[in-house]
Amino acid sequence: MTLQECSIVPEIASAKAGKITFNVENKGPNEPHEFHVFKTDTPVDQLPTQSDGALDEEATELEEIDEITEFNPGQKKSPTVELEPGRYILVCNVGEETGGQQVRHFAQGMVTEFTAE
Ligand SMILES: [Cu+2]
Repeated sequence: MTLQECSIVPEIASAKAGKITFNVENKGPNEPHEFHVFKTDTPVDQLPTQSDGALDEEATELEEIDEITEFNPGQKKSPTVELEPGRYILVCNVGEETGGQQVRHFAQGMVTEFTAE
């Protein structure tokens, strides 16, 4: 997985259910990013959001599986999670102040789908 401004680029979009290790690299270039794994059946364009454009992580249709909090460009993380068969989303929900405006990486496209088969 590659995190960058502003996308999450998976090398593969699915894997066998069970223990899965995500090798996640923040390629920046400038921003810290985070990495959430949620189980959900909701399509990406219908995901629940808050007024500032952030993904509503508390929404009932999302089940949080794991989270790596913000880490800096150049760093790599390798969380191992146990995924049952189903559909997941991988999200960076970091907020950033740009020109006096609060911008959420989720709203800028830092979300991708992942399937455990
Ligand atoms: Cu981000």
